[in-house]
Amino acid sequence: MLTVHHLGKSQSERIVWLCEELEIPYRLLHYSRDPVTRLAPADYRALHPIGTAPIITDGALILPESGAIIEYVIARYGGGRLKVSPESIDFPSYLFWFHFANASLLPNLTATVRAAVRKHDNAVDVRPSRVDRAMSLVEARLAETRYFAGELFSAADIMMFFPLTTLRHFRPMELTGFPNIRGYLKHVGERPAYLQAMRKSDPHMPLMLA
Ligand SMILES: N[C@@H](CCC(=O)N[C@@H](CS)C(=O)NCC(=O)O)C(=O)O
Repeated sequence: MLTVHHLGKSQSERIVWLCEELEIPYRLLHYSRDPVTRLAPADYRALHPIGTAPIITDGALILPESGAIIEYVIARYGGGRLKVSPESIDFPSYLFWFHFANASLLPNLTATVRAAVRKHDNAVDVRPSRVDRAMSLVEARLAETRYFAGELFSAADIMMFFPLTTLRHFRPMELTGFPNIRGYLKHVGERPAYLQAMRKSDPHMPLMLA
């Protein structure tokens, strides 16, 4: 059976949510972050050399990386549901937002927390403007469509939700200037599968839906 190894308050909430949306059987194992470093504990890191959440196991398979896991679960157990087909006009948007979540949005948001700013006479720190541009893009997209890929909920929403919600426990971000994002978080956050996933994965964590 598919096992989701969930690290508390982490991107592995996506995989629990995906399983709930697809209504597929899965086993959920919980791991707590190290209270001092906030990193994954030793037994989580022992699962795979990369040691970051999410990780799933499925028989002999041990698979990390949110996007890879989502693709795998949808293909193997979801009958292709929650993807957008290549024939659809929404296919490029689906691909863009699915990948934008972890390739651009999340790294830009966390870079402002992690990295020391390197000061050179001829170098400017582009990170704040990158965050602004990324957030403006997200806000503009949600003025056009109900979901990231288009009018239908898809795995692109599951990818995009974490940087806009749970990540804000680590990287506070004010959303008052983003009415479309706030509206989106409110209506997607009411999905029964999301609420069920969050109850199962992080029952004591306040949901960052506003
Ligand atoms: N691109 C990776 C990022 C994984 C990642 O950085 N996960 C964080 C949790 S949100 C983590 O494992 N942090 C604990 C650690 O690095 O020990 C993915 O999407 O799976």
